[in-house]
Amino acid sequence: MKLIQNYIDGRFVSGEREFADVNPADGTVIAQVTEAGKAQVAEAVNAARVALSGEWRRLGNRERAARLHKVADAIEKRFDCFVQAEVADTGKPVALASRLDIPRAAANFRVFADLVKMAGLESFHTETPDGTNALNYAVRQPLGIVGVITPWNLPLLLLTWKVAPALACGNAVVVKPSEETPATATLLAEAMQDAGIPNGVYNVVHGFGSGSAGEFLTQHPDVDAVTFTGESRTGAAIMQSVAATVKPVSFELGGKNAAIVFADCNFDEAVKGLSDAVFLNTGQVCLCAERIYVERTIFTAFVDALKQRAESLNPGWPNDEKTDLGPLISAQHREKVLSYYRLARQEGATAVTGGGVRQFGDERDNGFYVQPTIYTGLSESARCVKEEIFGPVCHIAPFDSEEEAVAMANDTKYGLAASIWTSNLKRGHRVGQQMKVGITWVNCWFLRDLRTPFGGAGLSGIGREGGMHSLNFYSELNNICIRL
Ligand code: NAD
Ligand code: 6OD
Repeated sequence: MKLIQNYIDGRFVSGEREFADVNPADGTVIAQVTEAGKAQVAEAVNAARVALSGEWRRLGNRERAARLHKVADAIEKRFDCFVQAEVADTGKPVALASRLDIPRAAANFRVFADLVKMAGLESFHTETPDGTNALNYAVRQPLGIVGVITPWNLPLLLLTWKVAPALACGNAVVVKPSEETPATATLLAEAMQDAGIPNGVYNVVHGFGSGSAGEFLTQHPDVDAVTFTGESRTGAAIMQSVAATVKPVSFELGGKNAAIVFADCNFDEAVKGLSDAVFLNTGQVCLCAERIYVERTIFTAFVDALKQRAESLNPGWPNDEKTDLGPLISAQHREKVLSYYRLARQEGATAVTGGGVRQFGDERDNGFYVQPTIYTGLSESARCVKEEIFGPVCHIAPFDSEEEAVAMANDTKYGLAASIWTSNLKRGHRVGQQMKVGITWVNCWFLRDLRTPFGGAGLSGIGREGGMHSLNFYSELNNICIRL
C-alpha cells in the first residue's frame, strides 16, 4: 500500500500513527497517510526557522522568483502524476483536474514570482517644520514562518494559492493539507526539491484539525502567521487558537452565494453559466451558487432549462474523460448533503430534479455520489436557503423587482461571491456595487485574474488575497524615515 509521508527539512518522514486515504468514487483505501504528532509539527516549525536564516534569506526577489518559476516547471513536468493524485483523492473528473486544478497550481507560482519582481513600495517626501525635511520609504520583509491550512475541494490549487505568495515574499511555510486529500501536497515537495527550494522552506505535516496537526500548528508559538481556507466554524476555532500569540490571520471561508438572473439576460448563456456555478466539482466550490433568484417573467422557463442541464450531466468514474460529475468527498460529507436534501422536503421544498443518492449497480455504489438537485418553493428563512450545503444543489426563487432581488441576495451572514446575469450593463454595474460580497461576477462565474482582490465579507472571511493583497499579507512592511 502506498504511504504518504510528512515532509520535514527536505526529508520524507513517517510518524507514530497512520490514517487511511479513501477514493470517494468507490470507497476503497488508496493509501496510508502518516499523521504528524505534536513533536513532528514542532520539528517542521524548527526546520522552517533554521531555513529562514540560511540561503533562503540571502536570495533577492529575482532569484526567489526564478526558483518559483522552476517549481511551476516541475509541476508541469509531473502534470499527469499531479492530475492522477488529485483525481484519486477527490474523485473529481479527470477533465476538470486537467483543465483547472493543476494548471492553476503552476500559474499560482508564475504569477506571484512575476509580481514580487515588479512590485513597488510606498515612499513619501515629508516636509518638517524646521525645513530639513525627511524621506520615508517602506521595505518589505518576510513575516517568518507561515502556517498554511487548506481544505479538500481544490487541494493543490488552494494550497499553492497561499504557498506561492508566501514563498515569493521570502517566508518559510509549514502546510497542513486536508486529511481527505493529502497526496498532492507531498508530491509538491518533489517539485520543490527539483526547483532548488532549500530544505526547511517548504514543510508538510499531515493529520486532522482539533487535537492533531492542524491545532498543533496554529498553537505553536513560533509560527508567525496563519493562512486558512475552510469552513467558517473552523476559522472561528483557529482564531481562538492563535489569539494567545497574536498571529496575523488570513481567512477564506464558506459562502451561501446568490445569483440574480434578470429577464433581459442572454438566456442560454445564463443557464450554461449557472449550470457550472451550481454543479462544477459536484457543487464543492466555495464560490458555487446555492441561491438563484430569477425574474418572475422567465422563472418557469429558467427552472425547466436548468433542470434539463442537471439531468444531462454525466456522473461517472472520475477517470472517464466523459464524466462531468464526480462523487462528494466522503461518506460523512455525503451524509451532511443528504441531511439537507431531507430537510428541504421537511421545509416544504419542491424537488424539480434529484434529491437522492445516485445508484450505478457497480462498485461506485460504495462511493459517495448524490443526484444533482434543484429545489423551488422554500421560504427565504428556510435553513436550506440560509446554510451552506456544499453539494450539487440550489434553490431557485422568483423576484419581481431589482430592489427585492438585491435584498434577498444580501440577506445572509455570508458574503463571498455573487453573480448577476443581465444584458443591461448599467444595471450590472448598479446591482454589482450593491452586493455585500468580496467578488461579484456579471455575466460570468469563476472567471479569475490572479491580480484581483479575493476574499469574503461577514462569515466568509477576513482579509483579501490575490495580487498585491497577497504580497501585503505575506510580508511585514518596515517604514524607514530618514531626516535629510
Ligand atoms: P474544514 O474547515 O473542515 O477543514 C479545512 C482544514 O482545516 C483541514 O485541513 C482541516 O484538517 C483543518 N482543521 C479543521 N479543524 C481545525 C482546527 N481546529 N485547527 C486547525 N486546523 C483545523 O473545511 P473543509 O470541509 O475541508 O472545506 C470545505 C469548506 O471550505 C466549505 O465551507 C467551503 O466553503 C470552504 N472553502 C472556502 C474557500 C474560500 O476561498 N473562501 C475555498 C475553498 C473552500
Ligand atoms: O481561484 C482562487 O484563487 C480561489 N481561491 C478559489 C477558491 C475556490 C473555492 O472553493
